Amino acid sequence: MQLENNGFKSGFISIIGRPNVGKSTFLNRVVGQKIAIMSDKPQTTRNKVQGVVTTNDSQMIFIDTPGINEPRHKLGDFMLKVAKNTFREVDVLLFVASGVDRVGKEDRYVLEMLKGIDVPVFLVINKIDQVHPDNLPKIIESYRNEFDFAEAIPISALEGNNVETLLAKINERLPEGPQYYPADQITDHPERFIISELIREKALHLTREEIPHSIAVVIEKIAPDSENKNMIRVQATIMVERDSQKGIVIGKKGVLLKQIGTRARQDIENLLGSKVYLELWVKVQKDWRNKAMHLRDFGFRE
Ligand code: GDP
Ligand code: MG
Ligand code: K
Repeated sequence: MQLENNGFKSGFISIIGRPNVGKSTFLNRVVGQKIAIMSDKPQTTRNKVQGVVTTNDSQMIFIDTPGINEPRHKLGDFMLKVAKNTFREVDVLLFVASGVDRVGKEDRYVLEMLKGIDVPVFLVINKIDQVHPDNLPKIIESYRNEFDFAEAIPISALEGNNVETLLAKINERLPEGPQYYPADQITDHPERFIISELIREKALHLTREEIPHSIAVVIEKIAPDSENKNMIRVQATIMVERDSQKGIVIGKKGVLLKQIGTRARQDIENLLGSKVYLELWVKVQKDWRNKAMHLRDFGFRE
């Protein structure tokens, strides 16, 4: 678990584009099967993490932006505003289009929403295995006429062509940041995200929402206890943004943190079907939460 910025980069990436252009195929290609399992778990936030790609020096967190990819259900003004706010909180937006189809009404609907935002928007022309290379420049140009894309990258999500290039280009745009998710998260414990949500829920509840959105829980470790193999040891850090919030979460003489731990532990034991030793820490980390915090705001308002 890395919280310092030793040149490590991380960020959030939202994938948008009309149905059937290959968004899911792309995600599955880059994040692999195990993450697909994880994203099927019920989650309390609407902005669900769809996949995490961790390399030696970076972490890319792909998130879903609800509603955006379903232009059939026209977003109300409020939803549209919230969605746009979400866009501002990501580091890169991938606008995926199919090289087989031409620019259409649905593309324009999505692109219209992106106008005026600060985040780099990449044009990803997918399905190039079905496109003659000579036709690519014209296709790219037709999209560039609609929007000022930061990059234009043709790929085949199905066959994998140029996908590494796309990931490298995304990497270039990521800010320095922490490794939000342990690299082994999914393979080891698909429950990890739910456990963090359980702890967060107790913390929010017991602090009576005095610290509503500026809190996150990072699961550092889930492992069998070294002495008692029937016991699972969970180490988690509650991230807050200010010292005052740290005080609130810990409570007088640590009473509140203890209560959070007790309640969360019971739920985690039910989830894992095993005795759990839960170790909770509280840490102030000023900026790291900003993005995810807003992503959560989105969820709570739903
Ligand atoms: P989504 O609706 O944007 O998530 O699109 P999907 O990922 O579900 O893909 C829709 C269809 O396009 C599926 O039949 C995929 O197999 C196909 N598809 C996705 N990517 C490619 C690609 O790179 N090449 C080809 N030929 N087909 C693709
Ligand atoms: Mg899909
Ligand atoms: K997936």
